Amino acid sequence: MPFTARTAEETAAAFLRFSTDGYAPLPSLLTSEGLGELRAEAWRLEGIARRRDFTMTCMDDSPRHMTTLGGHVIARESPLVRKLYEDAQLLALMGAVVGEPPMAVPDPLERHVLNVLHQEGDTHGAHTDDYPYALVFFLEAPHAPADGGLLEYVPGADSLADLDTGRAHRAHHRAGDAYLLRSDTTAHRVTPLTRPGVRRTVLNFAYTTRSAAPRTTQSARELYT
Ligand SMILES: O=C(O)CCC(=O)C(=O)O
Ligand SMILES: [Fe+2]
Repeated sequence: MPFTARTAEETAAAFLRFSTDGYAPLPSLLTSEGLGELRAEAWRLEGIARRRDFTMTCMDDSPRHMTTLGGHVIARESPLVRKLYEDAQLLALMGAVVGEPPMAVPDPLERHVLNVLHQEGDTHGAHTDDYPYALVFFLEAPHAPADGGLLEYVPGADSLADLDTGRAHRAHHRAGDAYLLRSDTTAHRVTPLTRPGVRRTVLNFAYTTRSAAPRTTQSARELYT
């Protein structure tokens, strides 16, 4: 099993944090073997991923400087990621933290994506996601917060500009960590890497629920096709 167990107390604390902040850290969710295996898989997938450098019109012209691979390609290339996305232990943990059972999203492109920041200045600019829940696994991460790659988020944001106000929270994560985000109503972005030689690689799993209103933007197509 690639995941570490959580105690009932840790899960209850994550549930509370998620309901107030729309964000819950899941530190060291991956075992060291799980991290090793997934990181090797990500490096292999990076070989067929594509470099992106553009601003996203539908997200207030926020910047994208990163290398990405879409879920439709990952589904074809990686039985490991496909299996992880449906892992019963993972879905049970998520359900306990967000308070309802997560469901696979209908669009294979958005289901599980790979995002690699690997050059100085690389950033995943401000946006909200199409689906309500994002589970993000860190396979590589800058060691020090000063190296950038921090998650910035504003729960229940009125606009993406809220990220430039005092309402923004910041979080640093290490390789092997994960977090859960209420990603459709929480404005979020990843701060630029501040020096060369630093890498930040994540797998982002998107989930929906029975009651979620369908919403699709152009954003995923621009970033992952
Ligand atoms: O890399 C992160 O921490 C956030 C990823 C993200 O927001 C996304 O893929 O939609
Ligand atoms: Fe996102």
